[in-house]
Amino acid sequence: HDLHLRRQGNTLDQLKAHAISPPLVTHIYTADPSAHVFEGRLYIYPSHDIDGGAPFDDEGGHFRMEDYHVLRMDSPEGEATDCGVALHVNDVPWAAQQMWAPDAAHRDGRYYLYFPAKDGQGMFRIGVAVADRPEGPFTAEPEPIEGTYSIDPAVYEDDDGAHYLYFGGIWGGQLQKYRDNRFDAAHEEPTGDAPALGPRVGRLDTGMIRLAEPTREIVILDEHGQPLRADDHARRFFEGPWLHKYQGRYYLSYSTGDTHLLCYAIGDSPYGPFTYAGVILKPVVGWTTHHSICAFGGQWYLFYHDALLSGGVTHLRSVKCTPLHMEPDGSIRTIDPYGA
Ligand code: FUB
Repeated sequence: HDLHLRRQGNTLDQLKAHAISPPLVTHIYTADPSAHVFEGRLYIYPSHDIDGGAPFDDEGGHFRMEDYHVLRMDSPEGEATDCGVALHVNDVPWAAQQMWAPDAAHRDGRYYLYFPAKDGQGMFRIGVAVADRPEGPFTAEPEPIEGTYSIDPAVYEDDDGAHYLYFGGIWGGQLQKYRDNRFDAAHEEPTGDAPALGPRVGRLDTGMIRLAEPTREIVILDEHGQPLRADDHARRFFEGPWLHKYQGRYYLSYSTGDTHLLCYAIGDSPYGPFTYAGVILKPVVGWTTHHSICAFGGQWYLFYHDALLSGGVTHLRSVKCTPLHMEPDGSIRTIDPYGA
């Protein structure tokens, strides 16, 4: 068991007492929530955390998830209903294990679940499964989406109806093994002054099950217009990309991984570049932090997770929801998950 409290002097009980929001559900462990409004209600697409008995390793082998449950809420203040198993790894022909953070999208009356999993060779790929209802059940396509790799898909629907697929995660998420969409086992995360790796983005074709173009790397710039440096671990992209739009501008938010922050960067195109703009969420209990941002009834919400309910077990997390304050100047107010 792995306690990452990151709050010197705070016991779990103290953090529990100051937690700004409760888990959405407590009968199962859930993580990596991707929230959307479909048919006027909130649908949350999380990972379903289990204790698969695998030893801890630097590749995240202890995150052994096997299926997805979709959660539904009538409003962010309401009860969350577990809609049951939406997709199981045994029903995905190409996938062998590790059903990590998913997302979903809607087009022309059908719903699409995008998910990463390792194939039989141990390589993460991104798959898609289709349903007639937001909660599934979803039927997986027989092959992963051509041109995809790594983890953490997020699909953003722009105002013109185009859908963009974002993905990527370094270290256990394998993104560092690719350059220009080509795999090389010798590649590692860049270091020092070299530009940091960015997530990938590609437009989906209108059928939603393949890319319309090869993916490109997103560049995140610093305040001087220079790409964030690889050694800037407090700001560089690690995993969990998410897109939302506010006042006509595109916001890319993501986890910084080993510095345990959720950050954001702002740009004028879904392809970027984005300029780093600040911290959304301070570290939570547990090693990972992963989120989505969704508007409901004219209010923005942050969906996130922590490992408080399991007593700090880093692969047994719970999804949560809290209001997010988008300021009139376009900045996002930083949230402390355990009070000010
Ligand atoms: O849940 C498994 C992995 O942990 C996700 O894919 C990452 O974003 C991190 O939350």
